[in-house]
Amino acid sequence: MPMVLLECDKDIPEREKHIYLKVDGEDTRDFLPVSNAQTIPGTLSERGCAFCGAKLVIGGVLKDTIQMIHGPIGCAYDTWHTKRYPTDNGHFNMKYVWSTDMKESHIVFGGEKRLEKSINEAFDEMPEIKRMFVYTTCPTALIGDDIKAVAKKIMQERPDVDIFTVECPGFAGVSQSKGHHVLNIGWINEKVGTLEPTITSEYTMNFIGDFNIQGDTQLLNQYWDKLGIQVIAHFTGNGTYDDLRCMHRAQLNVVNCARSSGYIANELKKQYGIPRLDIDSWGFSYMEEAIRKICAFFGIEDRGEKLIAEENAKWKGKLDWYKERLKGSKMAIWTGGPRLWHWTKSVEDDLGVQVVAMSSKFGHQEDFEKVIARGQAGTYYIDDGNELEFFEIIDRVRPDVIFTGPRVGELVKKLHIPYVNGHGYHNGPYMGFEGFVNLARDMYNAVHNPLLKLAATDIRVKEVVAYSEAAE
Ligand code: CFM
Repeated sequence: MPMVLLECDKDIPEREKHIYLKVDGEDTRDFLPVSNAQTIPGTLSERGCAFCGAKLVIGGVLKDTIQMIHGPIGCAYDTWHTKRYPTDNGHFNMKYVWSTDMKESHIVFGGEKRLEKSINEAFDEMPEIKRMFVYTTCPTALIGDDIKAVAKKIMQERPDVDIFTVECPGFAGVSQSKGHHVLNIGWINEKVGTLEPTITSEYTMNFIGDFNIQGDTQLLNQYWDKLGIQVIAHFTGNGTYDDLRCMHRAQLNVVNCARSSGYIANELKKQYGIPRLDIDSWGFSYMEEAIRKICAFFGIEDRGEKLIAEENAKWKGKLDWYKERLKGSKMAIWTGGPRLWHWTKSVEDDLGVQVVAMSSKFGHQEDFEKVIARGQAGTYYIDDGNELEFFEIIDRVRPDVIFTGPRVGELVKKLHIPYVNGHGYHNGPYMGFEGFVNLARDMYNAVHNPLLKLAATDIRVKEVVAYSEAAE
């Protein structure tokens, strides 16, 4: 029976439907874990809220846009500075945080006046910034503040500014995934098509679902520049508000993170007839395949082959050095969802690493279909995993390294298992050829660092082992 009831879940047996162990010879279609469903009471979820999915993941990445959060200060503070998405204009998006700082009296008497004042204050304070996202949060949605009306009034009073409203309070869905969806659909319906781009190349595309984590977008941009492809809009890594209004003019939508941003690609296809091409940007084999697919679309295959050859000449030797030292290592991936299916086969093919357990916070059925198809037998696939389950799974699969966030990462460190930041990266970027060498290096440093083994030595009963011995 491939669905697994863990010992720690015996009091919440519904969790069995969310944990799958792939077995050779099974028809995996019969055993997809339940996902994108409400967290079961009694399980301590690692998920984020729907507001967070809109603000922290997508909107907050933009480099020229004020992110006004209409709610108590915590909603703003807790979605600020927890993700690493630099920009080429001095990281405006990460330097500041904006909030209407709602207090009890504003909840009682309504917060629209306060929102209006805060928006005006923010624009006055930063006269060079003319673009803004405004978000509702649980309390301001519950009291019914009309943020659209406030935004409209201010746009009439200040004709040089443009404001986009996101009505996705934390409770709007079962996880951050809902926030991605609401923002995608709101943007295409309200803002795409309201501005025309300057076209500079005969080949144009939008790059969708990449958030410039530690410079991913900027690294991949070197490739598109070399291929002579103009990226009209980056959704949303290192992106600008106005570029995103021009998405309707691209010839092709290239999608990396299908989970967070597939919705807008589908709508661009439906409303403007722009084809969607899904790629994986992590790993040598996948990046080569991505470049080949994009170049085939534009009929510039020769340029693609040249780029692939150049990048391999530069980076393949380094990758192989790490592969030699990493092959046979066991890895767990506990992130949002897509990185499970982006990574499981790329680390296997390019680094000889076996992924033994994967947990997704908010992946949908299609994410599990992809990850189970690409993953190995003997691997655990978990939806919305919790701390106790992680401990039990670790006991079963004994990974050498875990790719996860700092919150869970700090926890596993106490078990003397190294972690690499699978969300914000340790020392990224990780996409593309150079990026995957960075990922391999961080994994190597984690797996072979003797520190955690030294820390595991109980010096009351055993002398501290020599450095070389500990590294064994
Ligand atoms: Fe897409 Fe992302 Fe991810 Fe995501 Fe995320 Fe993320 Fe993630 Mo953290 S957009 S779904 S909501 S690839 S923040 S940059 S790493 S959980 S797997």
